[in-house]
Amino acid sequence: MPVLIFATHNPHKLQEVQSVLPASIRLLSLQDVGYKENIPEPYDTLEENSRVKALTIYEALQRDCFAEDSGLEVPALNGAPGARSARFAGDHASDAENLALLLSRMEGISRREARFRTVITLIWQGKLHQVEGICEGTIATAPRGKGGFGYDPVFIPEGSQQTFAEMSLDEKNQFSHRAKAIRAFCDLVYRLTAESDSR
Ligand code: ITT
Repeated sequence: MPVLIFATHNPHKLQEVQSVLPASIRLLSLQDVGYKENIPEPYDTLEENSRVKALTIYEALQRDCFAEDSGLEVPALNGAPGARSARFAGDHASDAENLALLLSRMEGISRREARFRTVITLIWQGKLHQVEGICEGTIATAPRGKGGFGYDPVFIPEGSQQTFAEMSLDEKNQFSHRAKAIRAFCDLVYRLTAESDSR
């Protein structure tokens, strides 16, 4: 059975990934392995930040691991907040501050389409692999709902009238960027496991 360390300090991500991952892949959190350091994410792209997060844990622990970087991309804001989604309103900004800044930047803008994107980097037997998941949608004019995290109260995925924050986790998983990326990630892990078993 593949055992993988998930390189995140975000408990919401851990819960979402656990809810999609099959029992045949065993997940260890950073808490499980006693890793408390901050993981830097200094770049302007999800691909690079996802890669550096996974490499940080691989270099520290020398074990198979994966990381994800996610962001909200709004074309009317030239792709912002993007890779800076967690730090949009400042380095230690809260979800509420980031969300308030997004709504104020979107005031009076009628082009409200947006997309969430997740890039997962897996380091498996020393080799690096990446997969992504995308969820298209629109930005609501005011927050709705109490579930989820981050920008969930203002993001309405295509095919629904509800924001992510108005959905249960199972409902969010039917649409979300992270759930799609995790499904692609599972396919990748199965393929790599089968390849190494046949060697
Ligand atoms: P790591 O430890 O994994 O780095 P993080 O919270 O720093 O956790 P990111 O750097 O990937 O995560 O930042 C993602 C930010 O994008 C997150 O703080 C939210 O503001 C937003 N975000 C990502 N996925 C989201 C989702 O499913 N719903 C709402 N907001 C989301």
